[in-house]
Amino acid sequence: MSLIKIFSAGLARSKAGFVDRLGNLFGAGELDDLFYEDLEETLITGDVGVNGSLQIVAALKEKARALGLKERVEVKNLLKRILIERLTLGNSPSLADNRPHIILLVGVNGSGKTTAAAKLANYYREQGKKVMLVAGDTFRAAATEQLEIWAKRADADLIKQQAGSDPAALFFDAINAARARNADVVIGDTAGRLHSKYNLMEELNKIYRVIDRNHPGAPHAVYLVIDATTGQNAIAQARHFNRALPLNGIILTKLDGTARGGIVIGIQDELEIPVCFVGMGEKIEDLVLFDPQAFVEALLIS
Ligand SMILES: Nc1nc2c(ncn2[C@@H]2O[C@H](COP(=O)(O)OP(=O)(O)OP(=O)(O)O)[C@@H](O)[C@H]2O)c(=O)[nH]1
Ligand SMILES: [Mg+2]
Repeated sequence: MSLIKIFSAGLARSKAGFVDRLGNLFGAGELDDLFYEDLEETLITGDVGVNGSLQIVAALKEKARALGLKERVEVKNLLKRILIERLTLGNSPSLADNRPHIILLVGVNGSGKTTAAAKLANYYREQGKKVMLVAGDTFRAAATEQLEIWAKRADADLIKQQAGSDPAALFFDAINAARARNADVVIGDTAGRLHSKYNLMEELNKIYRVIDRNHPGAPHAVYLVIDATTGQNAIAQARHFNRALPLNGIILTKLDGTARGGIVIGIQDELEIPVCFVGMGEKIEDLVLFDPQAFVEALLIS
């Protein structure tokens, strides 16, 4: 399946909402104020965010005027180009030279961290990498069991500890184990936490520092896992997490569960952190490396 089709399938729920409304704007008709007002409203209600929506519309207006365009159908490609440009923030993460490459997943409860860890393990296994998962959610015993099942499916090693043990110490040991076993990629799950809980955010910072001490320069990627159905509240979450430890990217999960697919644009716009992967289902293969061009084509497919 082409990437455009994959994103289009992931946007199935948005099809009846954001995607259809957007597509309908570009029928026959003049490029008048009503068009720009409708576009602005569609973007805002699609979770693109108010500031971003205003900027996108202003940019489109300016370019259309400069080119002397008069018809709605003529500006669809212009809008695509504007969106692709906004979405291109260095979204393709490459693996670090100093192996193992260490990835840490953080986020609020239920955002999809454990599933994303498994999906990422599968993603790198498919590229022939040796992958190790770290059951860093030592808070709940069930969390380790959940990851254990996924690790088997993904054919990845799993490093775990008893429930209640210190996650920072677990990560320290996991790096040693990864070196001993020659792992290429280490993917660390962590316990879900409310971004407003100071102690829990401090714990993340400690995990971060301990990893860096044992493997200077690591973690190479800290991904904030965000549920796409959270809407604008996700922005507040991200700001808090970014204060506790530097985020490199976003894994946006459950895009298949929202009718407001514009959140992909909104989140990246507001945070200036690239969306690196998108989750579009519950199966292990339902994680895709974010591709701005394919995503925008899928958004404006009709
Ligand atoms: N439809 C859909 N469901 C998803 C996706 N990603 C995760 N889920 C579901 O979301 C629920 C929570 O996922 P988990 O991976 O357990 O979330 P978590 O962040 O690890 O949760 P905690 O450890 O409790 O904080 C599960 O039922 C997953 O199947 C996705 O991309 N699409
Ligand atoms: Mg979990």
